[in-house]
Amino acid sequence: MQTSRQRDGLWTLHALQGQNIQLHFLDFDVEATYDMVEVRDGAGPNSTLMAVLTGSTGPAHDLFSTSNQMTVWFFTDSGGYGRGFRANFTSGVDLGSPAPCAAAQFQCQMGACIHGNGQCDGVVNCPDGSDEADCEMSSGVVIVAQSP
Ligand SMILES: [Ca+2]
Repeated sequence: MQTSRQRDGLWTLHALQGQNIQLHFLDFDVEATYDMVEVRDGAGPNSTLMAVLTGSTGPAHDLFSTSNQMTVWFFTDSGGYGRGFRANFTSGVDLGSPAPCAAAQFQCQMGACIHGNGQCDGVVNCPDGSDEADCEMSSGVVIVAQSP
């Protein structure tokens, strides 16, 4: 994928049914703020926005669609230029999805596996802290009052 200067572009990427898409930026340099690239999960302007990119830093990670379509939309004004951007995409099955954990394990949001007992035990075990993220508060202050 390559953009020519001062040219907006809309690319809709399609993979086979049942596959998803991995988008990888090789080079990214557009005029900060004025030019931007939107990456959406799915096809069309109402699909979920995954990233808005501008300036000279592309996304920190590759982007993965959840379905078999992804949209890349490049907006530019008429002044100021960057090099543009180059990206490639790969389609496959469950790209970017972490391997599932064993039955007795808890899967952290970022994919790591910890022992199932580690979930909501008050100690952070996942590198991302997700094992303690959605826990009911089980501790609290107990006030005991005694009448004389
Ligand atoms: Ca824990």
